[in-house]
Amino acid sequence: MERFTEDYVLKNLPLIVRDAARPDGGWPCVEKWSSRYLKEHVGHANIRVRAKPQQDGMFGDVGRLGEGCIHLYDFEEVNFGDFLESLDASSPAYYGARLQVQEDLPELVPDMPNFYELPWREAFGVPYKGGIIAYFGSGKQSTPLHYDPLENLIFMVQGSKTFLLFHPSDSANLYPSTTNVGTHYSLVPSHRLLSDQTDAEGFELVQNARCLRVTLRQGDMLYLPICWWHAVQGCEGSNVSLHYWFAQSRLKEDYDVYKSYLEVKFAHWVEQLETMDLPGGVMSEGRKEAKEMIEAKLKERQDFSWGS
Ligand SMILES: O=C(O)CCC(=O)C(=O)O
Repeated sequence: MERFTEDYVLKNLPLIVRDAARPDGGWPCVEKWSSRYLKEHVGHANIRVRAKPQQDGMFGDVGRLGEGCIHLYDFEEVNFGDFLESLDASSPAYYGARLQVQEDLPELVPDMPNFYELPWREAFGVPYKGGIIAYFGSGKQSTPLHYDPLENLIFMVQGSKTFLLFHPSDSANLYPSTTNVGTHYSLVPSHRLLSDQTDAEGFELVQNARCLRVTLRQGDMLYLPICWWHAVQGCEGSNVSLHYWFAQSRLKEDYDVYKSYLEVKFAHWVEQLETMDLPGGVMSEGRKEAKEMIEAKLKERQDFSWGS
């Protein structure tokens, strides 16, 4: 636990723990959650799911962000039993994303540990007030590139998922949307990123970003540090993951992550300073200084080292 805190959490570096969720280690869901079991226990529930996927199973259209629009997802209310049937389709129709287990599917709560039963919990601040979050995917469903201002422990309960991860200091290469919807989205076409195409026109800087591609299989845990950019895609076949979100530890406030978080803002500021309309197109001395200071700060952070 000390190593986890010191080498990963306080350094804000991701870590995969293989086989962290075992049925005999407090995770009966890994064994129990067949489609039949889920139907019997929560088939009656009504849930709100993401609908109308775009290209390649991508739910959410970041192109909509901006000009006052803050809704990138389409939603539908569906019966959970019907939703489970839809998971067998050859291409995803719905994504049961960001479900709050305690509120939406309370019958499933005994099948997983609570926040306080997780040994890793000591490294973080308070648990997310919405409780444990579940994602039910049909396979090949995707979530666009974004980061969250929360620490995240992700457990793969069924199937597999691939995550593309980028350090917060790569924000300047990832075209952050300036529309703040709590979660911070990138404008990069994520379906292309997920299929290894980094040459989208107008998004050339992505090629300078350092991407870590990891696949989580059943039972694996990913520690996804606060403010790390991530795009996610289900592998072939249905998949279920449980996400435990935490505030960052108070111990961490002096650490890199806090600075990294600010860098995302810095990246916006640099962009704004560059594009701001100024008389005669000149940049005032004050603005020049601000831009240089911000750029120096961003440069300082290029030299982090990856976790193993
Ligand atoms: O699994 C997914 O599709 C997205 C998960 C995610 O974005 C998160 O846990 O922050």
